[in-house]
Amino acid sequence: MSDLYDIIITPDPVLKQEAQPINKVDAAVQKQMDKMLETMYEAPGIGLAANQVGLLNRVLVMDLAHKDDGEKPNPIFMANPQIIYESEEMSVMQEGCLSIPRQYADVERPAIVRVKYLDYNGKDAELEAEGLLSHCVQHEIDHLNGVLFIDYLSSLKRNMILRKVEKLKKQNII
Ligand code: GNR
Ligand code: NI
Repeated sequence: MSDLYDIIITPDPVLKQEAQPINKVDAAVQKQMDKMLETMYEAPGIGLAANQVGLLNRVLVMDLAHKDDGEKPNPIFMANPQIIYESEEMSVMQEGCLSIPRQYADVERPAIVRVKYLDYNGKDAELEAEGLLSHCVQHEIDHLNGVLFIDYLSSLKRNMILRKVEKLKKQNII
């Protein structure tokens, strides 16, 4: 019934590549957005970028609502997102990534961002985000640029996390 993508785990070259802008949000892109959202809910996660499912177009989905807790879903679909404002004030939050399973670290980012994008219907839209949503949208746009949250850490911390993921893989835990 539910047709999901496989989520790609680090290390994989597709996670280091830059995704390309889409021309328009057509039926194929909408289908990709729907399937990415279902894959994200299933994982579960609060965001997912195209690179994480092996696609190199500039598409991401997010939903901070916890469907399973009975909250109403509130999906956000973005194509060609661009950050048009970022606050000088910074925010530190613990982040995780579905492509780096079970690893978490504090990441510092602009506290507030404004993002311009094409929505599910291909219309121009803007979102101002703070808090977790701000971290999430910046994290997803980073994915589209081939950047992972561990790239902000010291090489010592980054390598420690990468080794832990290797170990989980060898133990067939992921
Ligand atoms: O599920 C996710 N949680 C999360 C928490 C803090 C900051 C960013 C995120 S995104 C992550 C899902 C994911 O890997 N998206 O790319
Ligand atoms: Ni991620």
